[in-house]
Amino acid sequence: MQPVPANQQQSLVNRLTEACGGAYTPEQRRKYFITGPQWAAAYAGQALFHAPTRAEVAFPEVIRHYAELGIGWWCTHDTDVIPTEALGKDEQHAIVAKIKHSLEENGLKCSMVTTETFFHAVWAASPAAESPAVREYAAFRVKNTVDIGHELGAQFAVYWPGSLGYYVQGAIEETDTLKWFAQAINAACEHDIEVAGKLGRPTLKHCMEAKPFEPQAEILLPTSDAMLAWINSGLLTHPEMVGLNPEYLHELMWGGAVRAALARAILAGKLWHFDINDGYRLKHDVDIAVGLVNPLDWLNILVLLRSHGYNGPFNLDYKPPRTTSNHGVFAVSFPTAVDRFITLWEMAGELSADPVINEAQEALRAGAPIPSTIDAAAIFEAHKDLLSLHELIAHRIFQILIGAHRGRTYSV
Ligand code: GLT
Ligand code: MN
Ligand code: MN
Repeated sequence: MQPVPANQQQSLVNRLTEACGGAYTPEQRRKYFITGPQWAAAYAGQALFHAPTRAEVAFPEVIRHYAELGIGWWCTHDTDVIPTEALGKDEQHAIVAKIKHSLEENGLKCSMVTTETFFHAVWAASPAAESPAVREYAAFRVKNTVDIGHELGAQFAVYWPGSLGYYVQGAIEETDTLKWFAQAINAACEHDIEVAGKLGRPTLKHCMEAKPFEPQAEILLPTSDAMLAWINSGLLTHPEMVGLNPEYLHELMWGGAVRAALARAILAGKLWHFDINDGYRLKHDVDIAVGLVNPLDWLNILVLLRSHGYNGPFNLDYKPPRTTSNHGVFAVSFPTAVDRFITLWEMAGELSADPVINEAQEALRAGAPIPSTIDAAAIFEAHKDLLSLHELIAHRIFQILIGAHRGRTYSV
């Protein structure tokens, strides 16, 4: 092939994207509670060792692109759209009014708002720092985000306390830090009750997001299970208003089985919001788009969520890779991520209805007739062949994942 001149590259990318087929229409995509973060589309490809490769994208453009693609909801950090110095001031109100206009004009809704408590230098010692002044500022910030959320009609607020931790041991006292952090969330919930009451709106669902590594060396609330323990620790004045926003990769990063982590959240009644992406175990937070690394795991996760009637947002919290151009972000990255999610969700439905899987699972649950309830060897003997169905179920799931249950040939 000849080298491809710069002015022909976008059309090549568009043609090959089209050639992939299997795309859903914007109308089909809008049927799902798929939410698009401002920060995901705006991400310029920078990281600790990486210079940016793309221009940042401002909210009017992100909202317009999401609308065109059929991503029905948008979400944001306070400082993704409002400069830190303008927070709580008139300038904030002017910006929020512009966002509202942009959303309405494009037929989008705001699903969620979140407070940035990790980037600015003021959070060097976290939002639950020893200094009362920092903690008071943190309370202002989360309350202000609640205000923004109500103004934009959001249903959810998310908190990622990634800066809650330390680099050097013994410098902070963990129980104090966790108590102080609870005070910030209490301030948000109490303010929410007041504001929602005045506006006649339901209160927001406040969702905690854990991540095991980064940006601190040691993290005080590293997993969704740690978050559950903290929510139920007695430190919160309104634990019923606080649930979870697990992120797929954050649970995988520590080596967990993500589906099991989600199952524990479901049992606790706290699976309210879900950040969907992909990546690798025991690595940093690579935030790859959903399904590109672990499609089999993803399929199984969606089977679990479908069977438990999960109806919260699926939030596209990933980072288009830095090899993807500004054009590629909306021409390739977002539409393909959404379409992989929908494909996996639909396949999960097919899996749940699959006669082979259903009969195998029913048989396993029926068990075998046993000669004696206290004879371990006899109980095992009675079930021996039934248990082969575990592996058969796994094979059937693989077949559904790759479409082999409908036949597949290449050279045979
Ligand atoms: C940050 C983090 C994400 C969280 C965001 C919510 S902040 O981008 O890496 O996983 O979901 O505040
Ligand atoms: Mn996330
Ligand atoms: Mn992440």
